[in-house]
Amino acid sequence: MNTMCRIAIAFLVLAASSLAAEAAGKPNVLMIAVDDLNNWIGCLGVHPQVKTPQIDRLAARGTLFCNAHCQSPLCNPSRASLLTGLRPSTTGIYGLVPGIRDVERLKAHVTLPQHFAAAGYFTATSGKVYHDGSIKPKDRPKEFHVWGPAPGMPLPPRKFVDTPDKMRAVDWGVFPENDADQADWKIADACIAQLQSVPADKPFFVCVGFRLPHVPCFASKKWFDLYPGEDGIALPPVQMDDRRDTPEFSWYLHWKLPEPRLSWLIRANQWRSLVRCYLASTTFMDSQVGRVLDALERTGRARETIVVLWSDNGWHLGEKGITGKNTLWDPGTNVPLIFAGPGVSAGAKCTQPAELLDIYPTLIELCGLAPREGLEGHSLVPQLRDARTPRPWPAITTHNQNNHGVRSEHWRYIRYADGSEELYDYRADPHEWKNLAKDSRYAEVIRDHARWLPKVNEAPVPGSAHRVLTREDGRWVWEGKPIDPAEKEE
Ligand SMILES: [Ca+2]
Ligand SMILES: [Ca+2]
Repeated sequence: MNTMCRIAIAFLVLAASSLAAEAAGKPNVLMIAVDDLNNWIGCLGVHPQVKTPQIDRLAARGTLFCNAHCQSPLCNPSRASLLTGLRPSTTGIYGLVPGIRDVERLKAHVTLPQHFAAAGYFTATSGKVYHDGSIKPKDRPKEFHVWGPAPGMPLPPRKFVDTPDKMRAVDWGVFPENDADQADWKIADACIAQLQSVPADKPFFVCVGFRLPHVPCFASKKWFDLYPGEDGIALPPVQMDDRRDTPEFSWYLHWKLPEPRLSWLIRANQWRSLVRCYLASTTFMDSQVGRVLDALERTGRARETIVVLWSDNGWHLGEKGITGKNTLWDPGTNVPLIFAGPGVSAGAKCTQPAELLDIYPTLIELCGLAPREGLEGHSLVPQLRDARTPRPWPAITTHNQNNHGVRSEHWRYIRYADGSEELYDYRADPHEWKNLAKDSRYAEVIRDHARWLPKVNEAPVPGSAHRVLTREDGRWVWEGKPIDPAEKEE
């Protein structure tokens, strides 16, 4: 071995041992992602019947954010934002493709797991944390040290519900027979195996992403048996003519969706069934969160582990005439967000606005890592110490270029790309039924919220597709096809 080689090896050993020394004594992180879970969890008290005892158990030993919102009401842009720490209006990722590493300006961006790996953490993932397929196999080792399996949902031989779009995944019912055949059971298994094999000599950053209650909303019979029959199921409060005072442009944000409209659910007598299936699949997913939390306890390292649980977007079940996401209203944007562990108050509820974007800087601060420049969120540590601490920033959700919802503690202001607006006062109108934007008495409230609208509004990056709204030759275009207002499906 020549001298240069010896020096290089000595340097590497030194660098590795100083990383290990820096990481020693730092808390671990267990990050639990859930797909399309709206604010229907027991501890949020929004749906009167939903049962999520495991998530409630986590909230009881941590801080629950009651007014947390995703940055985009859609999987890929929401997760890209959370994991880069940048707004969708900054990444230019608005659709289900592309992934972050296919975007020139994000190729070298240091993501949340990469920042932890660089600080000496062991990092691992399983299930859906990044959007499925958004990180190419060649880029995977750069994101996490270990990639566990991410099995998809099992499908029955035939679709249960004949939805207008016919998409196979948009389905709901009692399936499969055995819980162990469910994707989320296997994903919990993978996370449990990772927790059992984390290195003992360094802190870990382990992520797991569950699939339910994303469609297809399937669960075995035992989870349905926890709920009343369809006749006893509480439907969300809906005003049938609610869209009379929302701008025409609000329809463009979900112009065509595979998820059916409320009008179809009512005609097909499927509304109660969908709500019941969403509840049952949520409770099954919750049980898998419980299995992972139990496995964390068994490692003996739970007391030194920060657990953060979030959902990537909400889900309408009839509110404002639609099902699915792709909206800037609370059913589409308000998501569970819970932190628990060292440095976090137990049994606390915070009503201040919070963003999924805040997770990156919050975990950095909680774990005492070097701060990062350029992150667009704000650490929630002051609220984790004392949930009553006010936050000056609202939560902002973006769906496609230049459509933003600005949510403060009591208000929501929406401005669409064509300039049309909505304003809701949650103290008087918790279901966002009365749009106050045209009432001049609220001009100052609108001004106060409009000043937070993002100043950067990147065009959709090259390769953008699926749920993408663009402006071409003076026309609004949904998924590549010009919008014909006469074709509106209400
Ligand atoms: Ca999602
Ligand atoms: Ca209305």
